[in-house]
Amino acid sequence: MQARPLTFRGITARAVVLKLKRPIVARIMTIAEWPLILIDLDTDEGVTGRSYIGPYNVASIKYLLPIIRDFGHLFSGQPMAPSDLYAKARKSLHLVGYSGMSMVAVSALDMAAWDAAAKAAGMPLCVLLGGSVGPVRAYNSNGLWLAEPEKVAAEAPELRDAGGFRGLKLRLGRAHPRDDLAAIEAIRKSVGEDIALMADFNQGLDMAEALARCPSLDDLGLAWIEEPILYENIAGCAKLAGQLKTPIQIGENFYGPRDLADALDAKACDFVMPDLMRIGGVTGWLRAAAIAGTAGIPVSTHLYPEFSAHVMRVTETAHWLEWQDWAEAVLQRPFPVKDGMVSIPDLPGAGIEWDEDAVKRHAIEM
Ligand code: SMN
Ligand code: MG
Repeated sequence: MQARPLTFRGITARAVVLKLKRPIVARIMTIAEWPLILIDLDTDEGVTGRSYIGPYNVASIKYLLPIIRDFGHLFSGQPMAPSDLYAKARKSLHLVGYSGMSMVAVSALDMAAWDAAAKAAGMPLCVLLGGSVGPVRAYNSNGLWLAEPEKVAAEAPELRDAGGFRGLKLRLGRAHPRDDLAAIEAIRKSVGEDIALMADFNQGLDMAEALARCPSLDDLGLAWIEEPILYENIAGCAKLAGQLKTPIQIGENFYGPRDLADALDAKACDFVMPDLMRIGGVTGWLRAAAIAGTAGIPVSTHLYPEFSAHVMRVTETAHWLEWQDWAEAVLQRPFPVKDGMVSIPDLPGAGIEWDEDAVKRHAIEM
């Protein structure tokens, strides 16, 4: 198949705010409304690349939209080559700084560029990347937020049965450690021993609390303990990883592949789970996954299950895909999940198209 070279024309970036079926209740934040920025990257050849990002709070849309729209003007008329655009977009913000909002905007651009490239090649993204269309093992991360044991125990089988999942993520960091233990015990009882349980503190503990609380979780057979402390405290993560038998999982706050490399150098974790919106989109993911693969570190995903499924098909040490249905309200074709496996549609690109009526209903002007 002959890939058509594309010329970048411009970007349409729109914002929607979606109601979460199960609001996020974590130690460090509560979120009931989930903001998304939808990106359409147009080319002179008529191919449109699409991506979306979820920048956590509605206010952040105001800061991100102008950067993404500026990329649309900056690269108009240039070749639409994802790796080149990634480099140019980063360079355009070099003195502003590579991390934070800069990297989020670059990632959004990069994902849309890869979608366009795969559409132009007439291939699913995972095939363009050298892989094949196939199932990706996922855990359900849609719920099990901080709530009483009875509530999470009732929710866990629902989440398991929503796609035959073999893994579920629960959140920790209740005011008293014994309440976390009671929640884990109640979930275990309700779903049995064969379901992998991932536990996420959402950076909610300080170092002293983490040193006191994590050892009491160490014999519970958890699949991992995620972000027990602030994401940037790499030395603290290394101390915990050295003391605990349960694998320490971090990575949703890595800004670019170098953050992953630095964390592995510091032995800050046993597992990594980069987020496409922060790691640098598909380009950043491929570089980060190569580093983790070389080190033999299992790689899971964070958010963006549709794009993430594609990159997992070419990730050497692919571990678990994090499944959330949080964007489904604006997607034409949600990805199916069966027996705990996400299916990638056998269509050109990433398989993301907007349900325009739904986009109109949920749109906010910024
Ligand atoms: C998370 C994701 C999205 C919003 C809040 C918290 C969480 C996860 O850290 O890993 O799913
Ligand atoms: Mg997390």
